[in-house]
Amino acid sequence: MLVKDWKEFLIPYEQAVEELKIKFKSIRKQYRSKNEYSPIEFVTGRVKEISSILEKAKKLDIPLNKIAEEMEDIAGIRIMCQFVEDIYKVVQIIRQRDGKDLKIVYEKDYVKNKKDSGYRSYHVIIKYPVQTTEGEVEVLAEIQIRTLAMNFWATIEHSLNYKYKQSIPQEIKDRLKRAAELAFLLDQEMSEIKEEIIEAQKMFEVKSSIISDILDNIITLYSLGKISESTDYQDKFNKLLEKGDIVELKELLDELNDKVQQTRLQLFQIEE
Ligand code: 0O2
Ligand code: 0O2
Repeated sequence: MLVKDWKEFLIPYEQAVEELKIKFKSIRKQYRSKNEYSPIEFVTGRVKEISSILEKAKKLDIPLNKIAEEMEDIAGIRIMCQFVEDIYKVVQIIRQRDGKDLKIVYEKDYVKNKKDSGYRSYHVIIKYPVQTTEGEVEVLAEIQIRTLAMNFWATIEHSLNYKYKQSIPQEIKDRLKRAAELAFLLDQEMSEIKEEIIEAQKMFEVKSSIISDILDNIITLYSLGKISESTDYQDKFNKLLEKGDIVELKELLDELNDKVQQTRLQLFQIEE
């Protein structure tokens, strides 16, 4: 294939990756905007490099004219989760979409059945329809779902594989296997204190949202001409921020909400 033909061939894959990234990122956004815990921590995606496609085609004996049907990970999405249980929640979310905006071809659970290398991740191979100027094209895509610890391990191992051209020395292989087990142990330990972690994260989110609303209200008061009140509230806020009491911050926010509402009503009545 000429470079120009490759570029054309990869267009629907690029589109699929962009669309899927947006879709999974928006799931995270929806959870966060409801102040709920999201099983998705972050999402990345890539289209496989032409050189890697050629290398894999050679390794798996795939003729070039069969790449679209037989190579499953030209379009790749990676979803990172905080806890192992979240992986299965994300899988559920994907299954609920089966037959709607995507079709599941098959799944591989390398979390429960780790690979010989020590690799752990959950893979879902999907068919994803992409609208192009030539009509609808269905492309294969691979969704890898893993914890942050699994991702850390896989990233390091992948770069070592690249360095040693797939033949990592046995001693390093053994160390990597041990490291993979330690990473999994870390995941299990974190799962044990999951509730504590989630609660702490929620408190942080709630506090950030209260602070941001307080600041918005102080600016609004100022812009409505209540300069001295706005400065007083700023001082109160600064003091509370030092003490960091979330209940008092919420009280200040409620007071500010009332104040802004009253000021708006007064101005509205004057205008009338
Ligand atoms: P925000 O505001 O940072 O949350 P892209 O095209 O940039 O959306 P790409 O190229 O597939 O995505 O991957 P990239 O740029 O490596 O990372 C995608 C998103 O994942 C970015 O966030 C990164 O900030 C986030 N990310 C990458 N590594 C980590 C990590 O180790 N921890 C966390 N928490 N996030 C990470 P966004 O989507 O640009 O938005
Ligand atoms: P890249 O560079 O990430 O795109 P295989 O025959 O094992 O090469 P197969 O049969 O297509 O691959 O499926 P499998 O085993 O589910 O692996 C698909 C992808 O999972 C790989 O793509 C990797 O991204 C990841 N993966 C699988 N095993 C390992 C591993 O031992 N270590 C790391 N770091 N990643 C792994 P590619 O094309 O190999 O690589």
